[in-house]
Amino acid sequence: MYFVYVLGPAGSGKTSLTSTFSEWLKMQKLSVATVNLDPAVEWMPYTPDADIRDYIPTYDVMKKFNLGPKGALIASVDLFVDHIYKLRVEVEKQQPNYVLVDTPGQLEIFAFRPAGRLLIEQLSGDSRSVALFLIDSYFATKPSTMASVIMLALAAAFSHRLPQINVLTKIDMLTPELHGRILQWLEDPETFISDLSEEKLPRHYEELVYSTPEVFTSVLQDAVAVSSVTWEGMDRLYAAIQRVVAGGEDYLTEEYSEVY
Ligand SMILES: Nc1nc2c(ncn2[C@@H]2O[C@H](COP(=O)(O)OP(=O)(O)OP(=O)(O)O)[C@@H](O)[C@H]2O)c(=O)[nH]1
Ligand SMILES: [Mg+2]
Repeated sequence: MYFVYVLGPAGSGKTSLTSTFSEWLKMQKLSVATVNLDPAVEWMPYTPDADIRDYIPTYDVMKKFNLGPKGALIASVDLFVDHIYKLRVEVEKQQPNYVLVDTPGQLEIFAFRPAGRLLIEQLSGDSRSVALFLIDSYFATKPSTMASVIMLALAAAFSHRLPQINVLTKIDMLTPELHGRILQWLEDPETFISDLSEEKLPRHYEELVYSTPEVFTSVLQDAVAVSSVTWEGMDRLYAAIQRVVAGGEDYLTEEYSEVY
């Protein structure tokens, strides 16, 4: 049983990818359980097998602690840390090959707050786990915007401390030119640094980029580009996950080798 945590800024495509990728895995004859950790989501394109909303009434948290909707969401997740084992029990009953965990758009939960790591530790137990950090390809229209999101991706990885695969989403929405440019960044991350240098950055930031280019290239290296609409890149995403959790073995091959 492998855990895949789908993280990313609000609207980056977490729920859509959880839905599409779970369908894709099922088509490969692999079993999947989906977990929703977003207490505020109202509509989802899939029916989760375990759901934080069954345990935490965010509206009551809002009232009880006199919080606004965003603060209440963060408080709900903090409070839920003590109950996460219940989701683990629900998931274990199903014994799936993969557990896909859809997370809230409040990225600070996983990027800055200890609750994110605690949730992961409690839910994963000793199962191998990987985080996907989703980056909306829209941000790639400007290299400096992309640079900001890259730093956010690093902030999340520093906080949750799982191996992280960075995923560029919604690539079906790109012009052919931008699509080509992004694929080039992923193939040769140095080209991102040269595209970034063509943008006029304040001197201090320019020096920062040139003194630490690996900060940026490390996030693009081995990143995967996907679309949850056309399903482009699902096979590459699967291969990237397998490289992390099983050293590149196919799930079924690995199970077989563990038995014999
Ligand atoms: N064209 C296109 N649209 C997408 C894709 N993935 C997501 N979207 C759209 O982007 C919007 C946000 O997608 P969600 O999957 O809800 O994103 P999210 O990260 O779960 O959002 P929050 O949970 O609110 O943070 C929706 O309108 C989706 O239909 C994609 O691959 N291609
Ligand atoms: Mg969502």
